[in-house]
Amino acid sequence: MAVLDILEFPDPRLRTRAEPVSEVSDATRALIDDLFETMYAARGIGLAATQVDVHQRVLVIDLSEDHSEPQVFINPEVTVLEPELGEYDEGCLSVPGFYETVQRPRRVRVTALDRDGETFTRELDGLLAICLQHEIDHLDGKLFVDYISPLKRQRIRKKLEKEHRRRA
Ligand code: QAP
Ligand code: CO
Repeated sequence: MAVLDILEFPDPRLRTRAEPVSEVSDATRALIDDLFETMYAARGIGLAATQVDVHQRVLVIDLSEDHSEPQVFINPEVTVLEPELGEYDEGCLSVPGFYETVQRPRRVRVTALDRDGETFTRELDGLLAICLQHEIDHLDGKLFVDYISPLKRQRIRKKLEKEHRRRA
């Protein structure tokens, strides 16, 4: 198991569209373990493989305080159950230190593979529905800052670029 480096906005690799997993293998399960270890180390609630520069359709979520509810979604497909939008102040481990309000459908159905390669379907609402949609966006090369005003996005980009120069 390993804590991996998390790519940060505006890294162009975050714009990569991830490929479906053709077979859930031991290598896939090793990636999942690394995603959880990386997410927990960074104190996140969700992490997509894209964020660690692995372009496969795998994401992990744990909304619990004590790391007791790990959830894995491989090749997730979402359908909106109710078009009604909800607002949430979203953050992202790839956009550290910034939070902005984003609107997304409140209720979705997801079909995905679990870590044994078994298909499951669940209906989700609340923070889990929001977080899942945020993470699937990563697999499609999208970030929550794409939903905010260009001016705000530019400000965040400038501040993070400055921070990255400082670190280098
Ligand atoms: C995505 O985000 C999410 O800026 C997961 O300094 C977040 O885990 C979906 C984090 C909110 C829906 C609502 C962000 C940690 C964690 C930061 C995260 C930071 C430290 C973000
Ligand atoms: Co994110």
